[in-house]
Amino acid sequence: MKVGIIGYARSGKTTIVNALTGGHAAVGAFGSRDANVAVIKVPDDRVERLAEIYKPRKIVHAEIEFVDIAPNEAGGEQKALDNNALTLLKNVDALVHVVRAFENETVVHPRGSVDSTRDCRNLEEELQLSDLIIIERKIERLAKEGRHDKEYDLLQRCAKHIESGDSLRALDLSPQELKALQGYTFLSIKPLMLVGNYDESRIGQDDPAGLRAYAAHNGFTLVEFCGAIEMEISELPEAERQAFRDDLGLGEESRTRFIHAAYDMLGLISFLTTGEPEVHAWTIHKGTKALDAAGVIHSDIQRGFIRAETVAYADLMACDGSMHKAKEHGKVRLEGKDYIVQDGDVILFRFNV
Ligand SMILES: Nc1nc2c(ncn2[C@@H]2O[C@H](COP(=O)(O)OP(=O)(O)O)[C@@H](O)[C@H]2O)c(=O)[nH]1
Ligand SMILES: [Mg+2]
Repeated sequence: MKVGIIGYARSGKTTIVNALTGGHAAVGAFGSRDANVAVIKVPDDRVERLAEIYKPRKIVHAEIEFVDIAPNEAGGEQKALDNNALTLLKNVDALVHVVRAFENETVVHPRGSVDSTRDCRNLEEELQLSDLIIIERKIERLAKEGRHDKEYDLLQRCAKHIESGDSLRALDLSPQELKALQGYTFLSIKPLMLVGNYDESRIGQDDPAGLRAYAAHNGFTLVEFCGAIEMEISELPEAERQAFRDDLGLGEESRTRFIHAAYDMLGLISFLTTGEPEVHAWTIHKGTKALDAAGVIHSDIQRGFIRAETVAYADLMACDGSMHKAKEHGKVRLEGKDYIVQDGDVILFRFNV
């Protein structure tokens, strides 16, 4: 999964990416002129436990890649996104808006004041405007060619929707319409999660920046974060981190909270493959059929699909992780192409090419 990290200058994007990945990209005035790309392995106890049992040669966790955009070079800092950023964001699966909710006099907000919900609205407008420009250009071209077809009507609908002040993700589109729009790689149609970046002094206060109310009202997932302190904690030895968190009242590990929220928002789950060569977690959308899950691993496995020998992770562990024992207990199901894969399914694909 690829996630675009967006937000206004000095909202704490790089700080938060560092906190999530344990990275050391430069923050503040020394921030990079290029996008900062970082990867985290998605922690998954199931992978660890299976690896203890199977002692595989290779362990592969699911991964999230972050594309943390560089400051706007072209239009100054009033806007979050320049053309470079807009292009980079076209191929991400989801957007995360890091919203500044911390006060810090030495770190100037590009608009002179900290106002979290204003920033949310403004960034939505930037995404919408970039889509609208593409839509209008296309409509003009189609009109010139005299093509008043389905695509033309659909684009007109999109344009009207944006002009009314809304993002494309809120437009009611059929699966066919969604497909027809795919090639445009619109940005305001991508799922977007808010990360509120707070001062640690605000922990425990009730919605200090108004972001909770904004998120609830507009249907966004919000993750609350204390970027600066989280980045410091990520630099501590692992064994000391939790005690530190408890002292500060920071709750569950930020990485875990973030990943859960992102998976939920995107409707993602993991299935597992296991054996001596490797234990591997694979990320899929909820509702994916066995045949398509096979294709995530390899096109040959999909092409030559025979069946999916499937056991729920909990059932497998109840049999000491032994496939053999699980079979004896009747816990291994032989599933066909249309089986809907469930989170934590451990699957052995039988195929023939
Ligand atoms: N007080 C405070 N400062 C922060 C926090 N997060 C980031 N900063 C500071 O804000 C500045 C900009 O952070 P940076 O991560 O580079 O922002 P970016 O431009 O969005 O990538 C740096 O000086 C950070 O130390 C925070 O949660 N609290
Ligand atoms: Mg940065």
